[in-house]
Amino acid sequence: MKAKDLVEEYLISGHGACPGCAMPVVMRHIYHTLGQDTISVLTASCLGTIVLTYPFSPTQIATYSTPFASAAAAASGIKAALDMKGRTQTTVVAIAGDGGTFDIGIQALSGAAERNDDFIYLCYDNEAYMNTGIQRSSATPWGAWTTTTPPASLKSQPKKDIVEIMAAHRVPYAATASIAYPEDFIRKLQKARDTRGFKFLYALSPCPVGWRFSSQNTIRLARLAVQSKMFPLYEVEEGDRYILSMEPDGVPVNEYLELQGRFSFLREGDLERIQEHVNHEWERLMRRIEVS
Ligand SMILES: Cc1ncc(C[n+]2csc(CCOP(=O)(O)OP(=O)(O)O)c2C)c(N)n1
Ligand SMILES: [Mg+2]
Repeated sequence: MKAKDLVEEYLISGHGACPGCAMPVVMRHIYHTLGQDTISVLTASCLGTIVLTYPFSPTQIATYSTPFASAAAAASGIKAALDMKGRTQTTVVAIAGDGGTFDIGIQALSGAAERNDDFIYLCYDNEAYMNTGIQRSSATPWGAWTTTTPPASLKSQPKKDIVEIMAAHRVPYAATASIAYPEDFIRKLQKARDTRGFKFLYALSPCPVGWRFSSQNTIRLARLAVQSKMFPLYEVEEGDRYILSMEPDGVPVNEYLELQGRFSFLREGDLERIQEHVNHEWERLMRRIEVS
């Protein structure tokens, strides 16, 4: 990566994200990697509330606001219109939160992936409906507190495996990414931009307010998620070539969980249960990587 690649910033200061929010970092990587000739499609979310604030938007990237259920469908339509006009070099990227992706937007997402429409879909995952007050989504991890999974009934389902769902569509490219590893993140964005067809990128987005952690720990938590194997970094090409991006240290999950107040209501045995689940999922991923 050359210094000149990082010069243009398209998400500028003055946006209204909370201190320590990871999402603006995700957005900066997306925008300065894809560049000015990009149209982004955004849904309601914390992202929507900071970028879709016409006429005070903190970005100069052309942006289209769409209802929750239709981000992927809107991106398909914009890409088709650009093709009709001969603007085939313009990159189209749909960006949505976990609620907008795992839950509400999944049918449009599945449809676009099945048609292999030529755009990037990026999900930033803060593991709940944060903008409306920390309600659980199907991306919320097992055992987490949210306002709809209070201490007496913590989230009792595991997180939905969205990358596997996308890989099952046999899309040309799917990958996980982390703000703690920016070179890897930018490389994956470039690869997505340069690959024809449907691309799915998935970034964990630590949220100090919803996860109950101190705002200086955002990057630390993003790194611990990867190093504890809770959020492995990998790519999937054509739905069946799995590539590990980096070998994690395998730090105990507790080092990641104990920094977050949302896991402070775990009961005896819960920590072991979470560690076992992480180990199980890791072994499952390793088997896929070995046969690729
Ligand atoms: C159709 C519709 N239903 C509900 C809402 C209310 N709403 C706005 S933002 C939001 C939460 C979105 O969660 P997520 O996609 O995870 O993004 P986050 O806020 O966590 O960044 C909800 C439910 C809406 N704007 N439109
Ligand atoms: Mg969310």
